[in-house]
Amino acid sequence: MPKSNRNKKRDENHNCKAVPSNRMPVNKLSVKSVPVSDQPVSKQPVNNQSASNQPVSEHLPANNLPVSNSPDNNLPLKHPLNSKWALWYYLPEKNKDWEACQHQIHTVTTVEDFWSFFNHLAQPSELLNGVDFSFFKNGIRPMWEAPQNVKGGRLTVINTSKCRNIDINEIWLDILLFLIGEYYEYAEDICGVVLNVRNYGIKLAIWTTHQDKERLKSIGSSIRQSLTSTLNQAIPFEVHAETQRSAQTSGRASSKNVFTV
Ligand code: MGP
Repeated sequence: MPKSNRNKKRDENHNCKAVPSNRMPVNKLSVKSVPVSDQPVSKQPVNNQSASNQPVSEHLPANNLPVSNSPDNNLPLKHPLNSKWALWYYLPEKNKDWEACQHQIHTVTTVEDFWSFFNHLAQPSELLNGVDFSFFKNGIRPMWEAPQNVKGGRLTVINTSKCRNIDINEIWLDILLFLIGEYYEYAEDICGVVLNVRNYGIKLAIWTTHQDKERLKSIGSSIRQSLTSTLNQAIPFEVHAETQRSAQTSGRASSKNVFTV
């Protein structure tokens, strides 16, 4: 997605539309390994209203009132997210096991931090083959073995090898906003999202903490509603334990779909 569309998206109908974006400090990411985009960061749209006059978005939880990080209140207000989120980057390296190749590279706690970070982050279509991005609630490791994932599974929203003419960059942003907004039912059931860039295509799957069919169907329909583009195909759900077993026995990290939503 072009940067101009990303800015438009940020300002439109999502939970973050009330962000006083011209006042955001655009952080330089401190971690060198972050796969940042080489595109110039788009200019933030001008917004003349003072940050303190901005209404909190109706989609933000009521307790997410803007806070100032500055003791003298001179810095702009920031809007806390309901949860703290972490981005993990997986880059396969020779002679290292899978877990050692997972790196937590950044966390975000406010709407403003999210945009500062996202504007510097490479888009899925710019990533190298073999890489994963995982965006998870802070404290949950993006792996089957994590206690929050061990009884859960994944909803594969998109697999570009099976679905052509899809803007994966747009879907990635839609899903990130969906996650940090947490304005849908059963938001507490979601651990995060994993994006796998492979030579056959890009997969994007939401990881859940359980396998409850009714709740997953509700989450599936919320995911569909959150997407800018219509998603016609079904969303398969796979149980992590089965996927893990399959990876150990056949070397393929996939399992029979339990059901679709
Ligand atoms: P993958 O990256 O999820 O699938 O798992 P990929 O690359 O799309 O491959 P395919 O088999 O689906 O075509 C690839 C491999 O990474 C697995 O076989 C495991 O060896 C390892 N791996 C992946 N995950 C998600 C985990 C995990 O959560 N824990 C551990 N220990 N290894 C994992």
